Amino acid sequence: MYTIKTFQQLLTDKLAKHQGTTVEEASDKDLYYAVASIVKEEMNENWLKTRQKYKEQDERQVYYISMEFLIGRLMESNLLNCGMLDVCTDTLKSLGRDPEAVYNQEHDAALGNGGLGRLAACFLDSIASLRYAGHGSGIRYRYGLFEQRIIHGNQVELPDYWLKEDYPWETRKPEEALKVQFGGEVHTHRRFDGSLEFSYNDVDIVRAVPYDVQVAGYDNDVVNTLRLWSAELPPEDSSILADSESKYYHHLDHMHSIEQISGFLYPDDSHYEGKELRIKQQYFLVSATLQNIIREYKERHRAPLHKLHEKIVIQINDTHPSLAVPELMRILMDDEGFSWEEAWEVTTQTIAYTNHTTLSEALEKWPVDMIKNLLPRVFMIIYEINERFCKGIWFDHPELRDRIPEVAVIAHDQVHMAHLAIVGSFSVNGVAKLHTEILKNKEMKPFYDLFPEKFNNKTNGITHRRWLLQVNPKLSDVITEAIGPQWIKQPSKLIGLMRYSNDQPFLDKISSVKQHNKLVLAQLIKERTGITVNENSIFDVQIKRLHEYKRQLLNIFHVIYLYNELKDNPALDLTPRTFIFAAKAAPSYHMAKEVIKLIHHVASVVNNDKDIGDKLKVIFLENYNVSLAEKIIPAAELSEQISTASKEASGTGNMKMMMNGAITVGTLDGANIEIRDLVGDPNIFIFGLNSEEVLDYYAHGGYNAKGIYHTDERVRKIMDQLNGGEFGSQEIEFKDIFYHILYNNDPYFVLKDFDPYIETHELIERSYRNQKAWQKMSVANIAYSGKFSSDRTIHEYASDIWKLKPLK
Ligand code: 7GP
Repeated sequence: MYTIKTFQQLLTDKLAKHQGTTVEEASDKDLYYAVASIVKEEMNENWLKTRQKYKEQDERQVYYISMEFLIGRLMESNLLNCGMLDVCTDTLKSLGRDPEAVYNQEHDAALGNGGLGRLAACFLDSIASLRYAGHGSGIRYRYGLFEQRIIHGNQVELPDYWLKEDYPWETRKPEEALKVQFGGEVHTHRRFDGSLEFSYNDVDIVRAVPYDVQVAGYDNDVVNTLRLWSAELPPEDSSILADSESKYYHHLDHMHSIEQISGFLYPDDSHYEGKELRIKQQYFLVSATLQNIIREYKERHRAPLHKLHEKIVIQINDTHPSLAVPELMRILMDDEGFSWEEAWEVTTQTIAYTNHTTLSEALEKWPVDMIKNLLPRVFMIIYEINERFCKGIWFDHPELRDRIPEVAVIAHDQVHMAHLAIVGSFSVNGVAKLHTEILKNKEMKPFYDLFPEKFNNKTNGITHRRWLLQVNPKLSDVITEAIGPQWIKQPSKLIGLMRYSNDQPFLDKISSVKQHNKLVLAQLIKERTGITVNENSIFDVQIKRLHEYKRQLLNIFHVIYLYNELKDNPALDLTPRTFIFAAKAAPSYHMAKEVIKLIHHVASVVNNDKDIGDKLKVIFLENYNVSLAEKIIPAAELSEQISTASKEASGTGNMKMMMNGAITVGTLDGANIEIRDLVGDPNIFIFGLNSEEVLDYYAHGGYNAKGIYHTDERVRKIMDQLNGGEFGSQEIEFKDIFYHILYNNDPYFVLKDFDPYIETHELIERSYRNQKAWQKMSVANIAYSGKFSSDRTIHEYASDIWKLKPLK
């Protein structure tokens, strides 16, 4: 355990030895690197020990393969988990330095888009904190998710070159590099025993170099690994002599195309782009990971490879890594000499698949020709998987024969990755109760009929260490003072706070922490936007990717409605509100970008209207990312979770804000339902159509959006304002939104849910006026949020799917 004194000494030595500087002279960046190096050294010994233990104990291990790990900054969470956050912060202060400024030097590792990527990061934290043997495997993209700038209300994307400065948390391991093969020709030979043997010619070889990032458990000496793969030219290729100019250029091109494989993260969330480079990325990740798993298995375990599934389980994060199925088959058959049957047995008992969305635009389907050219041998295997699967249904399930085209792995010259993932795995899980039910009864029904035993639910969670303990230390202290520190290791203990829900001094403390956090956020808003917000207004927050189904549009309609009301009746008694938005739109997503533009134009009208004053403010914070979320969430009072019911698989921002005492206003969608079931109707604001109603409308061609436009004056006024250019500089500004709603029949039910949404906000407004009642609601939300710790989720994965025991 360090004291301020010993930590100071350590820091001084570090600065002198590594940067040749003193505390007084050091820049914030120098201090950042010095502290990072202290923490990394602290973790090294346990890293080694953890690996040795895994070897000695010969226990089962999980590999979590994901195209995204949205880890954000690591300094504070590593300090926290190593028990050094407080002492480091205090030391920096004692030296007259601003800890925040030092921690802010870290560039977010934005190796993910949104929910799916952040979930993977929370899972790694929980796996290590619960002492499970689990490893992450992903791609070390040179460019993370784009940086967002807003120019005249328009989103502009800038490349996120996050590696331009040294990244202190990674260790390059060139000696563990592997080779991944693309293209070429497959040759078939018959062995003496009549079985077939496959060899490949003329393949392109890509070198996969691992960069390891330590994942420290909380206060337990476990340090696991997140292995990120980087694509490089094989060293033997770089020594090829170019004896002509054209050969030289060809060589450079080749090198460039290889490095592109880990070049950038595709910026689409819940939407897939059928680009060849993307499938290259997927295969690169899967092939390197599986070769690595098999190499480690051979080093670590004494059993033969036929028992791989007894020691190893592979969880694939959505279908992006579903080539793991044919790739594991290929390695076992072609490299290890397994028969098809033996390889299939092992593969389908090793791989488990998590689904994160039912949106059809997110379902990956790759053209057969693309896969055939790029991965000829893998394609042969997919073809055979499909043949055997379809034949199996034909003979064993004659009642399902006419559904074969619906479930086939290859249909209409496309490979359906979700079908491949379901057929090739032993577990298929959704991420919230409703989502799993929709998978079973609708989206994946024929598969559920075939393999009911594979389907299971694992409701998402978030790491309460980062999302409460780290980001909201003041609230954490108030909690610990009331119920003791056990909640940190057992978050379900937060329920003990319910004992204080009538304790006025306690409620006062909770509310003064919120007030403090609001002030801090108000300051950040002032710095970043120049706008002064009223710190006594309701902080009404919607932060998430911009997507039509998430309905930021409904939220901004509410703003416009309030604005219109105030203009009509300036004396209206309204509790002031600050609407806080942050969201990135996929660069090619036109409607999403239109909504960002609308929010900005409404903001500029509302924020600059003297009649409105500080009764309403609309804030859009640029470049939403993990570290910005960490600053907004502790100050949120109202959490907007207003997706079109049935569309949001789970949501995790809802859990983060609840845990920080915000009240949810939401639809009965995703995990909102489970939040409601816990806190009860009095502690949440539910409105709008439910999923059954929405699905029913879809089945009958939708509802009548024009009808609402014609009958609801408030709606017509807003729509006409958009169409008439009231919120734009030119007349045409928001016609796309107008026409989309009226002539595409409002597929996300914005107009349909408008009235209940407004009504619910009126109720919210009245509830907020009774501060004591509001604080009680807030406490109930914090108290029940323990269930949404990812520790609970990981316990469930570990006991039901992975069959892991914690490390002794
Ligand atoms: C998201 C879901 O939209 C969100 O509801 C869920 O909480 C989160 O995954 C974690 O499970 N999906 C994605 O981020 C995504 O890209 C497409 O899904 C595959």
